[in-house]
Amino acid sequence: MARLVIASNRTAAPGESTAGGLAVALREALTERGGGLWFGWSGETHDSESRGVRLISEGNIDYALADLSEREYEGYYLGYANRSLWPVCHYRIDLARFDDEAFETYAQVNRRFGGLIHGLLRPGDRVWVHDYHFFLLGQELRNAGWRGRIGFFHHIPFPAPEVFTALPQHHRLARGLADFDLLGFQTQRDTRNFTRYMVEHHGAHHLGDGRLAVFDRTIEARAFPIGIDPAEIVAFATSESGRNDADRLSRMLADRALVLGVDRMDYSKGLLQRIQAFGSLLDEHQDLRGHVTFVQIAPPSREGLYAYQELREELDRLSGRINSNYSDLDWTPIRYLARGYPRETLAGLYRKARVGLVTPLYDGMNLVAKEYVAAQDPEDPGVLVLSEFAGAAEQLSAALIVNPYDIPTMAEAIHRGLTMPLEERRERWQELNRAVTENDIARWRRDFLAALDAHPGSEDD
Ligand code: ADQ
Repeated sequence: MARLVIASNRTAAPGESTAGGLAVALREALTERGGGLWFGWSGETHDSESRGVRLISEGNIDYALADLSEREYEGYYLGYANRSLWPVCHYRIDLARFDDEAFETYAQVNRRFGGLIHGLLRPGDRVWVHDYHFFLLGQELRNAGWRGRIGFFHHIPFPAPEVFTALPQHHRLARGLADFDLLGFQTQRDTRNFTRYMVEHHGAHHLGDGRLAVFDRTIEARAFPIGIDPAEIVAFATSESGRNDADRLSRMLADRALVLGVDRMDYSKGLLQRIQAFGSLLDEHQDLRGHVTFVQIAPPSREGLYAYQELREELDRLSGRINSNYSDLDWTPIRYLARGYPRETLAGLYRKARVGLVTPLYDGMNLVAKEYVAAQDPEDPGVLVLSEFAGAAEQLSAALIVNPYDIPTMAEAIHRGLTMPLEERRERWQELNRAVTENDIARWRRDFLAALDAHPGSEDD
C-alpha cells in the first residue's frame, strides 16, 4: 500500500495540545494505513527565519515539524489564513482584511513548506493536504517536481463564488487549487460552490462524476463529510472521569435542566445570538426561571486577532447582563466557562445536557453536534438544536433545525427541546445516531483515500 503523507498546519505530534477532532482523525488515518509521515508547523516561532524540519517518530508515524519566523507567523497564520481566508470562507467579508504583504508571506510559507515536504517524499507516496492554510501547497509541490497524486481536504465552508471573489488574490488561489488531483469538501453545498466558482470564473468544463477540466488539468471535486468515532465518545461519556465531572456539574445544577454549548471561541459559532436566544427564553417563559441553566464552554482561540478579543468582551457583557437581570440567591442562569476541557469531561457533560445547542452562523461541519449525539443515553437522550448553516445539518435533519439569526425561533426550539416527550426524543435520537454512526471518521478517511487511489493519477505513480 502506498505510504500516506499528510500535511496540515498543526499535527498531533507528541507533546502537542491540539487534541481536537481533526488531529484524532488524521492520526487514525495514518495508523490504519500502517503508518506514514505527518508534516506541520511545530507551534514554535523564532525571531530569525529558521529552516529545516525536526523529525520525531511515535509508533508507526513519523512527524516532520517546521518552525515559523515571527514574520511568517504574522503574515501567513494570523494574517492571510485567519484574517482573510477564514472570515471570507465564513461569509464575514466585513471582518476580512486584504493585505498583499500578508498574501505574499502566505505564498512564501507554502513554497518553503512545499520544498521541505518534497525533500521527504518517495515515489508512489500519496500526499493529503489539509485546510485553508495550504491552498498553494499542491502547486509548490508540483513546482518542486512532484508528479504523484495529491489530495486536498477543505475543513471549512467554501463560500458562494460571489463571496470568494472578494479575495483580491482569488485567481492565484484557484490556480494553486487546480494542482491538486482530488479536492474534498464537507458538504454538497460547498462542492457546488467550488465547482460553480471554477466554471464561472476559470472556464472549467464538467467531465462528469465530479471531474472538471480546468487550467489544462483534470481535477475531481467531491463531498466527504467528516465524522467522529462514536464508540470512543460513548466510552468517554461513560468513563469514570466523564461521569465524575458530570456529577460535579450536577451538584451545581441541583435538579435544574442543563442546556449546553461547546465551541472554540470564534465569531463563526453564533455565540452571541445563542446567548440572546437563551435570554429571550427566560423573557418569554417565566416558569423556566430558576429551573434551567445554560452552560457555555468556549476556550479563547486566535487571541492575537482583534475580532476575537472584541468577541470575548461582547460575550462577557451580554452574559453578564442576562445574569444580572435574572440571577437569584441560588441560581445563575448562564455559566460561561472560557477554557478547554478534556474530551472525557466534554462527553460526560454532553450526556448530562437535556439540550445541546450547536448554532453556528456558518460552519464546515461541526463535530460537536456529532459528539453530542453519540454521547447520549439511548434510554433518555437529550435534544440537539442545530443551525441550518452547519455542514452537519445535511446529515442531521432529525435535530431541531434553526436559523441562528432568528432569535425568537431559536428560543422556542430550546423550549421545545426542554419539554419534548421521551418518545419523540428517542425517535429523533435513533435517527441522528444512525447518521452519526454511518458517516463516521473511518468512512471519511477510507472514502477519501479510495477516491485518491482511484484517480487516474500522474506519471510517476
Ligand atoms: P472547529 O472550528 O475547531 O473545526 P468543531 O468541528 O466543532 O470546530 O470542533 C473540533 C473539536 O474541538 C471537537 O472535537 C470538539 O470536541 C473540540 N472542542 C471544541 N470545544 C472544546 C472545548 N471547549 N474544550 C475542548 N475541546 C473542544 C474545523 C471546522 C469544522 C469542522 C472541523 C473538522 O471549523 O467545521 O467540523 O474543522 O473538519
